[in-house]
Formats: sequence, C-alpha cells, structure tokens
Amino acid sequence: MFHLDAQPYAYPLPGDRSLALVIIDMQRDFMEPGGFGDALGNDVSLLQAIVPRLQNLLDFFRAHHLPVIHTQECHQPDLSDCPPSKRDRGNGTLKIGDQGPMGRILVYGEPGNQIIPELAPQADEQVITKPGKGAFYNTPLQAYLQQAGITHLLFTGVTTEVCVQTTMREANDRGYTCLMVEDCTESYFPAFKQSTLEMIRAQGGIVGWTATADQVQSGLTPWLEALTVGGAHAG
Ligand code: TIU
Repeated sequence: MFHLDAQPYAYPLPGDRSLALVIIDMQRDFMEPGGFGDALGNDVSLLQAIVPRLQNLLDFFRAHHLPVIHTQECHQPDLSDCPPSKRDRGNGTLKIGDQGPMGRILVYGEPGNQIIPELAPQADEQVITKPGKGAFYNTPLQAYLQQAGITHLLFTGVTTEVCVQTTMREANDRGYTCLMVEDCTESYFPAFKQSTLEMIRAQGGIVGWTATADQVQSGLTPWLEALTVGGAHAG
C-alpha cells in the first residue's frame, strides 16, 4: 500500500484511482472586495496567497486525469433555499440576495458567484452548488462520489474553519478518508486556520490528516506510477 507523508501519520492511498481533489468555494464572493466575505467585515486579501499553490495542485490533478470537484456556496434567485436564519445572520453592510458591486450577494449565476478565473472548472469536472456551509447538505455530492467510486478526498479552498472544515467533517462521518491540504486552504482568521488543522489531526487524526501541497504531490507521484505500470486506468 502507498502512503503520503502527512500529519499525524502517513495518509494511506487507495489501491486504485479513487481519490479526488475537492476545491471548496473559491468564488469571487469570498475572494474579492464587494462580495459576501467583504460584506461580513473581513479582509479578503488574506485569502490570495493560496491561489498559485492551489492552481499548481489543480494542474497536477488535471495532468494525471484524477477527479476534481469544485463547490460554490450559493442560493436560488428567489432565496427559497436560504433559511431566514442564514439571511438574517450578522450585521454586514449587505445581506444574502442584496445587490452588491458584483451582483446579488451569494446568488447563483451572479458575477460574484463565479469561481475565480485561475481555478475555473473544466467541462469534465464536477461542480456542486450548495446552499449550506457543508457540501453534502442538500446536494448531489454523495451520489456523485458513490457513482464514481471515490473513497479518498483531499480538501482545499476557503474558508478553512467554515465551509472546508464543515465539509470535511461531513465526509469523515460518511466514511471517506479525508486529508486537508494545509497550504491550499485559508481563513480570514489565521489563528482559526491553525486551530482547525490542529483539531483535525489531534487524537490520532480524529477527523483525518493534513499535509502540504508538496507532500501531496511527492506522495502521489510514485503511487500514480505504480498504478500506471499496473495498468489500472492508465491515463
Ligand atoms: N464567512 C466565511 O468565513 N465563510 C463562508 O461564509 N463560507 C465559506 O467558508 N465558503
């Protein structure tokens, strides 16, 4: 069995190509001024540093024809999938559904809801729109994973302790073998990111593993070579 270097100990890789990259909510709403993250009072520039590293990891997955899943947090234009408790939360300048500089805040199809161009999904990649923080609630994600036979998930994106951690916990409880890529996720609160990474890998990896993007790529390379030599879905 192949492993990649990770914390709190080596992450076990599957015996076939059933491992996917999950990119959570890398959309303009959270990344750019004038979006939801900004309206909540956050400094959105803090999230920029992960973009080149995540782009690099995405390129690696694409080059090796491994599955990639993107998510977008958004609501229908009539907000029928947005609980009032969510819309009313916070005391930001703009609420979900209000008109902002990038269109209506957190509404599907608006300019602000687009995934940033550096990470734009390709036609063969799964895009999951989700009304909650977790990507399993009220979405077809689990059905897709089951149909595709995916068992191992590497989590990236924003923000670490909100949508990324929620989704990873949902996946962990559903039996997926989960790892968070430390330098491909970011929070508006650096201390929260650090705490999230520590709480995931505490207690022997109670919610999963963490590793850097370099560790991920170094660990996946020999695994992919072995699978290719073995003839399993070479590609
Ligand atoms: N506000 C915040 O940190 N995050 C969110 O509202 N959504 C996601 O994390 N995607």
